Amino acid sequence: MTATQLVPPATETGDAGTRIASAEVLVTSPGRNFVTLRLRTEDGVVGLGDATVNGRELAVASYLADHVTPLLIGRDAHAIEDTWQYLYRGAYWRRGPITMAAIAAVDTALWDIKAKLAGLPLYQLLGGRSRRGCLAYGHASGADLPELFDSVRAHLEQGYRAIRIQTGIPGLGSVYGVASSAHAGVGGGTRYDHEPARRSDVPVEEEWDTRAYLRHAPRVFEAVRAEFGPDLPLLHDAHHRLTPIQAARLGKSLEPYDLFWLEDVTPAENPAVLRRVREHTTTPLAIGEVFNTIWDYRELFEEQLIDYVRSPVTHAGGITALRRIFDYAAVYQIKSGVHGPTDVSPVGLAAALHLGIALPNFGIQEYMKHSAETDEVFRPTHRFEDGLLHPGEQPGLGVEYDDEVADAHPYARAYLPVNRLSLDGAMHDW
Ligand code: GCO
Ligand code: MG
Repeated sequence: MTATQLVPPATETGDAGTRIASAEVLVTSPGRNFVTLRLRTEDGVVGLGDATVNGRELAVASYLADHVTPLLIGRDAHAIEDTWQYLYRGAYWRRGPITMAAIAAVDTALWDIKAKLAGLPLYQLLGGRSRRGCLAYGHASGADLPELFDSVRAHLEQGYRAIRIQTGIPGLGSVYGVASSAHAGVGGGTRYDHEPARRSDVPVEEEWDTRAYLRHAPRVFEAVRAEFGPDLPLLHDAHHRLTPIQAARLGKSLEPYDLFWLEDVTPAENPAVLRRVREHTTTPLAIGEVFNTIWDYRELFEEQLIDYVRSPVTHAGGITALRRIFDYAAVYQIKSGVHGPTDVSPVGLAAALHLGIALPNFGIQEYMKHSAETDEVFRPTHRFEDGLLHPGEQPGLGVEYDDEVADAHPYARAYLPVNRLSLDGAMHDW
């Protein structure tokens, strides 16, 4: 090759056996919807990637099946970076949750294949183990304090060492993130799985009142600290609902209760408003579960406006892209806090754990536990022990997709809830 020649395209490199022979988009609904990309090399090595965007699943399935999978056939499965750039720069229409979830699925499946070809668990290719396990936090919730305390206790019994706290608000009906009383525990028949978009033709409508919330939240944390002591790391999610000054007030009012983090205080579209919040409070801030690229974090990192990055592998362009985000975050002493509700599939969770166990600036991993039906489809091999998650030692991601079980759970349309103000019914952020 002469110096002026272009790099050979990924279709012309690699051994014949490592070229991609098939690319399938799999949609299943074992209690909730998941979109999975499965790539297979000519030699029959299989890689999986999670492409689930909660409540908008079929948009990603179409993006992949109609526009991406035809481009993958014949490409060298080893060319992960080139494939990422090809799909990101090549599309012209960059960023956004659908595009980035599709790219993430391809990227994750290629890492799965590469690790299987190496005969190693994926984390070994990402630098090897940096810690014993990934600290996980679970979701405790209750309509009132007694229910909340029961839920916290149930989580402690399961071994969780960090807990997110959400409660009902006096005077309001159903509030996001709060399990109904029958489901406030975890495990077995009482598992908490409020997050799924509900199967219905229209979204469920929830109710909101910011003043009532701002009054109630400090009382809840005061009570939880009084009951469970000063040591337990506590987290809270404000779900993008506040203005900067309201967020500043919340952060300040929660300072006596020493939160591990306060999450998503303001809407994601205007991240620089966190400057205002930061001026007023030392409560650590986390954001990013709806961000999709490294550029969304630029001001937040460079001005050290946050403490934890919430992006999951699934929605931020895959392992390749998320690792770059975390390396950039590390320059500013900012840590990972990867999104891990049940709408991130076991494939997305496995990818997060392989990355998390290797990362120097790992912070915490959200962990809600998938249902037994979901685990039957994906057969994950990660373990949860003593509050830590372990990615396992299987070559690749350690997840296997069971077509027969998956096919028994066909897609069912489902929507995330919407949120309206109690005062006048106007739409509000949820
Ligand atoms: C969290 C999140 C989730 C999201 C859900 C949307 O912190 O776990 O806020 O509960 O609402 O993933 O699809
Ligand atoms: Mg959240």
